[in-house]
Amino acid sequence: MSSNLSARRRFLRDSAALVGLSAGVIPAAAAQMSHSEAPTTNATSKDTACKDTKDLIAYGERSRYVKSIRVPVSDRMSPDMFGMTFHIASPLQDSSGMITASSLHYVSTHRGSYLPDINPAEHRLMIHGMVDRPLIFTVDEIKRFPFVTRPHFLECSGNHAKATDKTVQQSHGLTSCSEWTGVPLSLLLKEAGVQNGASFFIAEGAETVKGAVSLPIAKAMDDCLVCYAQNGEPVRPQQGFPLRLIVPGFEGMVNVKWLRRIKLVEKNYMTYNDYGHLAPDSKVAALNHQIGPKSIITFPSGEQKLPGPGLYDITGLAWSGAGAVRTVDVSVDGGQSWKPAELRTPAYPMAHARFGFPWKWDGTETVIMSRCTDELGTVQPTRAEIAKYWNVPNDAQLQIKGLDNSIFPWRVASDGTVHNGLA
Ligand SMILES: Nc1nc2c(c(=O)[nH]1)N[C@H]1C(S)=C(S)[C@@H](COP(=O)(O)O)O[C@H]1N2
Ligand SMILES: [Mo]
Repeated sequence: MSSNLSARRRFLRDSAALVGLSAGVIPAAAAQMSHSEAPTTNATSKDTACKDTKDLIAYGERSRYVKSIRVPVSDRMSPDMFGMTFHIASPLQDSSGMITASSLHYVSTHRGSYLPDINPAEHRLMIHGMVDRPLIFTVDEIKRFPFVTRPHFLECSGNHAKATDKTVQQSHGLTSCSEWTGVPLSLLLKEAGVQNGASFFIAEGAETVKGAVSLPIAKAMDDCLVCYAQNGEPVRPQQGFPLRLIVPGFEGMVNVKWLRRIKLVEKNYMTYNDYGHLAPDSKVAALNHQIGPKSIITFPSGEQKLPGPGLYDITGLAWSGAGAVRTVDVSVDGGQSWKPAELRTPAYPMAHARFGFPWKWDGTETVIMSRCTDELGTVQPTRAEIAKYWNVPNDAQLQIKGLDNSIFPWRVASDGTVHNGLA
């Protein structure tokens, strides 16, 4: 027996002991694998399947064996009824850690067929309205201000789970988390000099429909960022190259891409992107944007299959617009009992955190779900509580209303297949 194999056995035995299980739960195939069956790779310098090395020297790419892709979500109308909102969902079922690869970040763009092709040398950001000194910045001038780098999630307010969703990509794929780098908007506003009486700002994008929103200046002063980098490179075109506004913890819609204008105003204005928030009181409208604590199990999830009874590591993502994730609980008995999961990443404010939960599946049908509590102590609500909040009579109507941060169930059938627990 190779020493690697005995190490592997030791790990499985020890980790089983760690969670109070006997070694008998180790999947038979792994425990009985002989040296000759051990997985090997035989890469040689003759391998020519990869791209020409010159291309790979210039810019890397993933293995051709990795097939994980984004998919368009075509059945969701824009809340503003001006036309379709084009949504592209991230493959959460394949995700690991807390950062989404930029190339797999979800996309939500009104009139999605149109992607602005902006030359950063020509791009400008104007700050005007109720300021002492209206200013126009080039991208390079923005980069001369002291930057900050922070992980933040984005989530589209259309990220509703439906009973007909088959995969976690369909039910929850309109959220992602990137490491964003940019300049605090408060610095730029101080440079311009905020006048008395200014209480909101309107942020506008450079594309045809502008993607404008209005937000309270207090939020700008608190933590908004004007970002030029995402995951260590310039913001991707679909995410708003060359400049995008990040409004930590607020729904995706207000994170204006291709940012070109910020106007300080005396009150909340109804803009294209604000249309979904027909709250007559501007204070209510402004506060409606914050995302509540939410979590989702990404493994095992819809259309995945457990090979048989045994030890599994349930994992998923948790986040909150109000701050950092404090705890995640997991239920493996349909919500009758809950146990704390482990946070496997740091829990940063307004960022995805990854949780893990070692689980011995005995092979009987069951329902698994996760529940997030954020640093304010707010607990992720049940589906019934959310329906009551939005005042909708039944589950079917939930999808047409506002944010849905409800607890989501996966049903694990006795053959190991995993299904939407709402169905
Ligand atoms: N200029 C502009 N900004 C925009 C949008 C848009 O259509 N135009 N879409 C918004 C919506 S609805 C969402 S959910 C987020 C999505 O950001 P992402 O595509 O980078 O994931 O961007 C927001 N910012
Ligand atoms: Mo969105």
